[in-house]
Amino acid sequence: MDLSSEVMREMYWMMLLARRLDERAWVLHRQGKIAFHISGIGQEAAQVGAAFALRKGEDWVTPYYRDLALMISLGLTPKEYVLSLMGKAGDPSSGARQTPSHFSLRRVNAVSQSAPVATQCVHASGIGLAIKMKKTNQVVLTTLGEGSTSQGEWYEAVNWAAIHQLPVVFLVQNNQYAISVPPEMQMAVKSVADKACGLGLPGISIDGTDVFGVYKSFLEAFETARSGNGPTLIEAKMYRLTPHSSDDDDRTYRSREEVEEHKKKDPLLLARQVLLEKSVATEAELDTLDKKAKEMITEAVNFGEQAPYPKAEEGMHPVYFEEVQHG
Ligand SMILES: Cc1ncc(C[n+]2csc(CCOP(=O)(O)OP(=O)(O)O)c2C)c(N)n1
Ligand SMILES: [Mg+2]
Repeated sequence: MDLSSEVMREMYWMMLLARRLDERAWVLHRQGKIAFHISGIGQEAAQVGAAFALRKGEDWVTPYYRDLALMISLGLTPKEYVLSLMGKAGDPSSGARQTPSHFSLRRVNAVSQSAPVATQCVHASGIGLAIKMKKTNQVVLTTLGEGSTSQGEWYEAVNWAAIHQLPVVFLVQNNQYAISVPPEMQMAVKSVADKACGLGLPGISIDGTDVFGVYKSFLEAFETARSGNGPTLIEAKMYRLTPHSSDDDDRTYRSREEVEEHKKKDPLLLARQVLLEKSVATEAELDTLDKKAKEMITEAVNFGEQAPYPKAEEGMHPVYFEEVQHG
């Protein structure tokens, strides 16, 4: 595909920054500095590929809790993410009132989700309908896990988008588990994409570990949506490399060998290989980027530790009604 070296490096940088930030969140949790972490490690390629195909700040996004790399690509800063992890004032997602990683960011039209999975898809179809009625030429990206496609809200949202040919793209990040439940116990079809034919929209299944391939698929799906030709369901296949959350012991339901095997298809390593093979970057340049990411994150953690907590009475304020002050 015709991608400039600059864009390829930028995509890699977003994946790398999100990965190092995510890893640091695990450390902060184990140090007792944050109460909870839910990780996107292993899912960065699908998220970054999709984000780069969007018109940032113009289109709409209703993300889910693993979308750190998506949000970083849209412009969430490590400092802002650390504020949310630590429940500090200035957290842009909710002013520290929502569980961390329930992302939202007003300046890029990213709308927060509720805790019940798949409810963000209904919001996406609603926004899609508004776009169609207002003729604003935007699209909506909504994301969820494969387990969440068992939810009624998901069917309702997709059905509605298909009936009204709404400009919505449904990204299902099939990471092979819904907490401890594998896909074969979640659905009787072979893949999530198969569900599309019963709902009347195109459904494709793609390799969610190849950031550049994902980008291409999303360019096409967004173009279809923007030109009035309706929604697409994209299932991106990948593997959840971490436990479900900081509070889950995945040794109770999957073997270490299985996890190790999937680390060979770590999307960050695959992107790194492509950059090296195509001489888009040298080993030394990529190592420098890694150092830069770690420095930025250390600075963000220091910033978060110094930041004040919100005032107690702010806990009673509505989450969306007022403009959140950025830290
Ligand atoms: C309606 C509802 N049921 C159960 C839960 C608890 N829960 C949170 S995440 C999760 C797993 C979802 O799995 P999947 O959709 O595959 O996403 P993943 O976490 O694997 O990315 C569950 C069951 C919830 N948040 N909402
Ligand atoms: Mg899953």
